[in-house]
Amino acid sequence: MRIKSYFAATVEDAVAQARQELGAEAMLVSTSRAPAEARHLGDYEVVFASIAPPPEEHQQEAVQDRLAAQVAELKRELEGMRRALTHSVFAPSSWPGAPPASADAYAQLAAAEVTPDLAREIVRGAESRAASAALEPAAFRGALVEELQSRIAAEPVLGRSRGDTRSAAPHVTALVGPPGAGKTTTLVKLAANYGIACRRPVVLLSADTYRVAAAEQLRHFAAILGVGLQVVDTVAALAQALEECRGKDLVLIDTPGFAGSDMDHAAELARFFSHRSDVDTQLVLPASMKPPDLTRMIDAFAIFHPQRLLFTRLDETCSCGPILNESVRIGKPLSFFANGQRIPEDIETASAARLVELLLAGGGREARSAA
Ligand SMILES: Nc1nc2c(ncn2[C@@H]2O[C@H](COP(=O)(O)OP(=O)(O)OP(=O)(O)O)[C@@H](O)[C@H]2O)c(=O)[nH]1
Ligand SMILES: [Mg+2]
Repeated sequence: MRIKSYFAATVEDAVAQARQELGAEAMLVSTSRAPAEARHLGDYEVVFASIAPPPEEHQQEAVQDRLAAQVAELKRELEGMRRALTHSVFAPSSWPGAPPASADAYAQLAAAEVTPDLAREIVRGAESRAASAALEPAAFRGALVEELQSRIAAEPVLGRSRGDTRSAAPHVTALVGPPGAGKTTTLVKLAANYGIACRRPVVLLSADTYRVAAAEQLRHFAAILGVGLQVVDTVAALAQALEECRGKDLVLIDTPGFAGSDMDHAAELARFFSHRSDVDTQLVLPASMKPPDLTRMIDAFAIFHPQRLLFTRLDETCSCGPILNESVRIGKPLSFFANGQRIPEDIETASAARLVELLLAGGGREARSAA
């Protein structure tokens, strides 16, 4: 089902627009005065639901999907070539003198961009586990998987853990991260999969008033999902909005993207989240980011004291090692993996087993097909 809002000076005009685009079969869901921030689009908002997209649009969408898939595939291939070249020229992808099973495991982890030190530690750990099996390949593989899993912490949850399970306070999660990391898209995926699909009352808060289009983007999704959205432009307003969400079960907060080099603008929001023991702050990061940039970005966002790391764009990378490197380095668990642009499908819960699978299978290229 497809749900879409139309804005016009009169309800009749908005309905006419909707009928023209969606056809006579579309159902009118609601009619209201347009909210203040969307008033420039028209005084009235009508929301329509349609079962099938109109044929022309359907074809256009199919062409766009195909093009997007081809571009994504090209990107992955280029990325794979870049990494292969880098490794062959610079990285010690072998471990001279090591038993063949260890050397293979090391090469595999190095190809996934696990840092050399961590890769060595992991292989040594696997060797100790497999000692009794005399490094027989199948046993060694099992030991490697166990060793990797023991180093990965996953907490695929929303909200802070609460001692008192009878507490009526909502689970509150804020997504923070660099511009374009996928915060808003992921927030909508989470609202759909872990809110609406579980029949939990959800509300979205947007603290992103930096970009004019930001609230508009989220309003559009909120209309589609049929959930409430409140846009706040100060931390005081955010605190007040949280106070008003007491009756909800899940509150998801979208924030503006802050560039790692300019965190001054983030300071006030970071202070606010750091002092709220009821807010679970998750740092959203593209898995496809270059490892040194990823490290710098995570360090810049330390001012938010995030509880968990949420990686996006697993579909765009061949090497998931940096996910492991960073989670181990800062000692924070992984929450969710986003692996594409489709809403709400392209998200999965993070788990040690899944990350190991990605690391040993050669990266996130399989992320979507396995999701
Ligand atoms: N390939 C891919 N694209 C994604 C993924 N997640 C989000 N995107 C795309 O990345 C772009 C930016 O996503 P947004 O959700 O707007 O990112 P944001 O972090 O909210 O961006 P700002 O609000 O500008 O900071 C959109 O085109 C998304 O469709 C993902 O997992 N894989
Ligand atoms: Mg956004």
